[in-house]
Amino acid sequence: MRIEKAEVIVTSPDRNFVTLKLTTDDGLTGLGDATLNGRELAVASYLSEHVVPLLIGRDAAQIEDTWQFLYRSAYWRRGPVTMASIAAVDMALWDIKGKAAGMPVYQLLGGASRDRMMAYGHASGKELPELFDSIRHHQELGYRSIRVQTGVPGLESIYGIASNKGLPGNEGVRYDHEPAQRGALPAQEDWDTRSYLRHVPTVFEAVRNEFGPEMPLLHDGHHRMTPLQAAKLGKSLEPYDLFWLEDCTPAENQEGLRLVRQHTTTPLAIGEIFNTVWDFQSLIKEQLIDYVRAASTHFGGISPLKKVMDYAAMYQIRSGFHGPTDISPVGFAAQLHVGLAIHNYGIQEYMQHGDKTNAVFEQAMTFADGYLHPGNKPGLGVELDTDEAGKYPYETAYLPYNRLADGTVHDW
Ligand code: GCO
Ligand code: MG
Repeated sequence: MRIEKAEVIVTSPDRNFVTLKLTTDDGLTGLGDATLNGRELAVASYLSEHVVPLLIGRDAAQIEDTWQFLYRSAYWRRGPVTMASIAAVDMALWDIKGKAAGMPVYQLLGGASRDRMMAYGHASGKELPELFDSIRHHQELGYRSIRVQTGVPGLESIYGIASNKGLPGNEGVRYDHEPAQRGALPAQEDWDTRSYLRHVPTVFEAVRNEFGPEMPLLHDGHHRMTPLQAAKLGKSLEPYDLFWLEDCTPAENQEGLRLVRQHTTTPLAIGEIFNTVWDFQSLIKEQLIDYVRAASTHFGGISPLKKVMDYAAMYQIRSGFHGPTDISPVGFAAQLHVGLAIHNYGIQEYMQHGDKTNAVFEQAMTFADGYLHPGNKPGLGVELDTDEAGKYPYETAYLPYNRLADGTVHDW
C-alpha cells in the first residue's frame, strides 16, 4: 500500500483550516489536520514544498518510520510549523491504517478504556449576569464541566470573553469562533495582572454560590503570570475547588512551575503550545503538572500523543487535550481516539465548530449529556467534502495581542 497522492487543502468555513489528504494506490484516503491558528499558510507551504514530495511512493503502513524520517531527516527539529506538518501526516496514516483494517483508530491503539469521555465547554461573560447565563446555556447543551472566564474591571477587552466580539448570531453566548479575527492586522487587547489577581477569586466565589460545589470548574490563565503571581492565584482559588488552572505561566521557564507547585494544591494543566514529548519531560518527571494540554495537531500527531500519555501515566498525570475550534474536526477526532484508548484520560476541551465547518467536515463523533465519543467508523471517522471546502478560500486572520497600560507588549 503506497502513498500515491498528497493534497494540501486550505479552507475557511468559519475560520481557516489546513488539511492534508493522502490517497494510496489501492484507493484508500486519510486526513490529517495541520492548522496553526494565525500562521496557516506557513504550514501549508511546509507541507506542499517540503513534505509532499517525500511522501509519494512511501509505504502507507509505516507510520512510526515515516514520523521518525520526517522528524530526523529535516535536521531542524521541533517548532509548531514542523510539528503540525508531521502531525498531519501521522493522523492521515492512522486514518488509512484504520480504514485498511476496517476498525476505528482507537481499536488500533488498544481498544476503548471507557464508554464515553467527559468534555468541558467555555462559559464567559464580561460581568457576572452574562457569565451565569453562559454557564446555564452550557448546562442546557449538556456540559457538566465548565471553563469560566470573565472580564476584569478596568480592562476593556481581554482573552476568553464572548462579549468582546463574536460572529453575528453568536455574540455574548459562544466563544467558538474566537479568538482569531479576520483582518489585516492583529487586534490589540489590554492587560493588568494585579487587577486580574484581585478579581478572579471573587468570580469563582460568586459562581460557587450560584451553582453549588459539585460542578467541575476550570480556568485559563493564558500564559500571563510570573511563577509568584501564579502561585498566589492558585492559592486564592483553593476554596473554590477548581478542576484545573491552565497555563498559569508561559511555561518556557519550566523551573518556575516548581515554585507554583510548592505553594498551591490547585491542579495545574499546561501544554497547548508545546510541540513535542520533550517539552513535557521534566514537568512530568518532577510531577509539576496534573494534566497534559497537548493537541494532536501541534504535537506531531497521534503517535507522540499516545507516547506522552503513557509516560504521564507513570506519575498519575492525566489528559486534558487542547480542543478549541482552531483544531479542525480531523485533529479533534484524532485526539478523541487517543483519549478513548488511554487509561489516564482526564477531560477533553470541546468548543464546538460552527455549521459551515461541520458541512465541510463530515464527522462520526458524538456529543451527548456532556460526553464525547469518536464513533465507530473505520479510521478517524471524518471525511472532507471538497466541494464545500472549495467555497471558502483562505482569509487573513490574526490572533490578538496584549499591551499593558504603559504600552509594553505582554503575553497574550
Ligand atoms: C484554550 C486556548 C485557546 C487558544 C487558541 C489560540 O484553552 O482553548 O487557550 O483559546 O487561545 O487555541 O489559537
Ligand atoms: Mg488555553
